[in-house]
Amino acid sequence: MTDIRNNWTHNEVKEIYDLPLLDLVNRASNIHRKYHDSSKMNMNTLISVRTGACSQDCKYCAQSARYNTHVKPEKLSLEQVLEDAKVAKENGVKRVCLSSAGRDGNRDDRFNEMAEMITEVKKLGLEVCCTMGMINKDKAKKLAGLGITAVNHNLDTSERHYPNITTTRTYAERLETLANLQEAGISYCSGGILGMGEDDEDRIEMLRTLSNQEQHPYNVPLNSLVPVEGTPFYGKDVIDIFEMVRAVATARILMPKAVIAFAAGRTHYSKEGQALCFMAGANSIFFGNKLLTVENMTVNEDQHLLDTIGMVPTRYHELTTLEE
Ligand code: SAM
Ligand code: DTB
Repeated sequence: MTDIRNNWTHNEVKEIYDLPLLDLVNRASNIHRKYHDSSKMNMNTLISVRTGACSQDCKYCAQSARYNTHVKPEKLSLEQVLEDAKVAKENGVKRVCLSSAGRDGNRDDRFNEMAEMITEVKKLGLEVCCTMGMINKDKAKKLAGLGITAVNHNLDTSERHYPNITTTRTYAERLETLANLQEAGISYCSGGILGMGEDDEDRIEMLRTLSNQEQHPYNVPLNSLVPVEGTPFYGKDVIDIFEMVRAVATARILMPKAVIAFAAGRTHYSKEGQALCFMAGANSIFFGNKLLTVENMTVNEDQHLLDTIGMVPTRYHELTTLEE
């Protein structure tokens, strides 16, 4: 049977997810090595171009205007964004992700501001992604025209658990944005967060929903919840590294060609734990001392980790997928 499918059933995914952990890692690792150069790490740096003052109530998010967190609303100028992008490039990343807080990326003022930044950052010779909330068909076409590498829009969790995460948008709306991006022929990144009170069935369903998209995500970011003081999810227990490994490995098997990112929350874990996630098929990290509003592994720590395990950053436009 072909490895690349988009008709997974819940039970099929569950069977994979429930394998003894090291068997699961072994299977994922074999798939990973079939489709990717396992010595390569995709490095991506986040630039928060518009931070905070978000009208939504996502219970994990430091940027919601409804919660009293460490975040001060801020908007970067084009010059500041270019400065940050140049530093990222000097650090060896090939891709930056421009993030704008907010529910609706279709607002003309927000969209035009982002479009200009995408165009200018691309001129530096970097691949550019963005995350800016919902995207309609018209804006998806416009983003495609700008030559964007991918647009991020996470499902975050299962459909069933989603109402426990936010009340200001629906799962159907999130799926609609993914459909709009696919229809416009744009690559997209979509994943979620583990550690928001979901159970294994929710994780299985989120991964199944992603892997049953007509076009698989270009990148699947898997975040371990960073509990931020002031948000409703502050105080939640950080999930065990083996739960991350299980999710990464399952995602790798379901979506063999996708780049799988071990996104937020790496600071919770040891370097051995992170390396096990890379063994299980994670081949992307956010590189930079800060994510959007919280601390990341430092650039020095990550350079040391990659050197130690013999992984090297991918270069601009380098293909990570080996087989068609
Ligand atoms: N405004 C955009 C939107 O609505 O799509 C951007 C959303 S946010 C910056 C992008 C993703 O980061 C979220 O969907 C979530 O998966 C992840 N994220 C945000 N805060 C997080 C946290 N505290 N811990 C882990 N992941 C987080
Ligand atoms: C994703 O899935 N994780 C990144 C990126 N896509 C935009 C964001 C992580 C944010 C972590 C919390 C913060 O910095 O506020």
